[in-house]
Amino acid sequence: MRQKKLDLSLYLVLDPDLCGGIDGMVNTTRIAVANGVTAVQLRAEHEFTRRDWYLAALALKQVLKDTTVPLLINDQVDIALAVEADGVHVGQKDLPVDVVRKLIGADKLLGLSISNLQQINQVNWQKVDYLGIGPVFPTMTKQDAAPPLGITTLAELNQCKQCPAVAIGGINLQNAAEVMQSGSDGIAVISAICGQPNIPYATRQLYHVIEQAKQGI
Ligand code: TZP
Ligand code: MG
Repeated sequence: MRQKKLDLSLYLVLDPDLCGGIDGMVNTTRIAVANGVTAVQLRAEHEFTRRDWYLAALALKQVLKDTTVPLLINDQVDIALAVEADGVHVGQKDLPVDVVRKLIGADKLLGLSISNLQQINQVNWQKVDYLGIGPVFPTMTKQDAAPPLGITTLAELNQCKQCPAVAIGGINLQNAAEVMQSGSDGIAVISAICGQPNIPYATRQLYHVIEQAKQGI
């Protein structure tokens, strides 16, 4: 894909259950972006109606409109188009990336989740802008998560990538540095930011670890 402006360093994936609904996601985003988050994805697993998706996406678009932080929508292509979001993120059970690309056009961002070597070998590199690789560690946040990869396998998968990749799953302040050192372009987190008692502090700490790792400190 043509290179688009995308900084995966600290990628916040929003979960209405952990953030406290739409208002909670909006507040979390506002604070997190002010403290270093570089990309935001709206994602919901249950009890989120299509109207909720739309209203949440619209509100998030508003929060991010004067920033350089892109808004991506998990799986729901029509919601992304309806609010003119910056892109879509899909998993292995969602629409294939060539179909999503056709629907969203060449200029939008498109991310794809992969969790093993077979999946990375099948990636249509012409269509995707970045990969989400995980879960790296055990996570309580995703119900149907694949078995955790661990750092060694993450590093192996990172060697196969032909586009930027963000690591996801159980990433926190303690393990963020080793995730970066395994060749990831950034980390994606839900629970390390959503629902944290001190979101500014949690975000700043993560950002600091990532920046240090990028500088090889
Ligand atoms: N995909 C793989 S693991 C995961 C997703 C959406 C959940 C990550 O959540 P957390 O709380 O950062 O472990
Ligand atoms: Mg999905």
